[in-house]
Amino acid sequence: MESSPSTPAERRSLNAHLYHVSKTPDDLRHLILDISRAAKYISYAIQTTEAGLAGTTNQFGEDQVKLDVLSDRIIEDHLRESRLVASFACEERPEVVDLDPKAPYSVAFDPLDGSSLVDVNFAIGSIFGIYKGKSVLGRKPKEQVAALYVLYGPRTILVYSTGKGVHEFLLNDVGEFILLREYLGVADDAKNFSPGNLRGVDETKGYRDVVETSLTAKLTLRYSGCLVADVHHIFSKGQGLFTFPGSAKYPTGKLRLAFECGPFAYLAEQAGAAASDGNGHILDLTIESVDQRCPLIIGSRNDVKKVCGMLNA
Ligand code: AFP
Repeated sequence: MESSPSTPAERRSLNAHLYHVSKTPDDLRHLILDISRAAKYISYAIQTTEAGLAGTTNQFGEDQVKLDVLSDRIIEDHLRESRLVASFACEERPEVVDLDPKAPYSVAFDPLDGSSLVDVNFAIGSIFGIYKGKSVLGRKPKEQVAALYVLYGPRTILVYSTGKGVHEFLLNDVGEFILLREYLGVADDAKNFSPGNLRGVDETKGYRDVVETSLTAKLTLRYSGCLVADVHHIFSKGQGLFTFPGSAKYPTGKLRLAFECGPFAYLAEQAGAAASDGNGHILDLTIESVDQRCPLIIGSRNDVKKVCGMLNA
């Protein structure tokens, strides 16, 4: 009997993919699976928590938990229980948090990227960068042994790389991540453009030129305000450009190196795309502090190069 695409014979789980295709070391595979489990709880919390309205009270007069704080706790619990994480750095804490000094990995994560979009019901995400060793501080994103993100949109999608291509999974109705597409790739030329921090257009001639050139080239505008959604758009469509340069308000941009730019730079390289801070590869920057920010120009290689040239002209 022929099997339909949804029958077990044709499904490949995240676990099976990590094991058979990426040939991921067992401890790293377990860590990624623990993170994916946390993402399932976050996905459920997004569906069921009352829009995460901070400063409001529930029917019993208790403070309602913001979704980003809740997501942070869910991830911390899963990392702690894994016994595989020596320390982590995340958006919700100013310092690195130590867990198990004998554990092999350290993790940088943004628990809920785009949390300001929760009330408008736009897509939001979680981002993770995984390093071998005690801490992510003093490390360069090129040292990551894995990076992944989860996009909570109409459907929940997980995309990971352990240095052997970029692979995409869909959370199915019984709570398992099942392979959607393998080896996502990004073409050298962009047709779509996500221009972040347009405040900078007034202040920087180079950025004004970038935006004006995109109008002349008739690029299609795609900007949601959630980095995960906007960069996933590039990976999913196989081309595109996202820019978030500095401006007077955010001199080095707004995006964090450890858990926003770093993991996406790793995934971009694996997909054949590029990621720069305007001067050099994001992968070569050193993470000096949890809160360190950097400009981000990411996507189709030719366009990243062109934009960096214009910003520096
Ligand atoms: P929030 O998590 O505070 O919503 O910020 C999201 C974000 O860090 C990133 O996901 C977006 O690309 C960027 O900020 C959007 O910034 P603008 O709101 O300035 O466009």
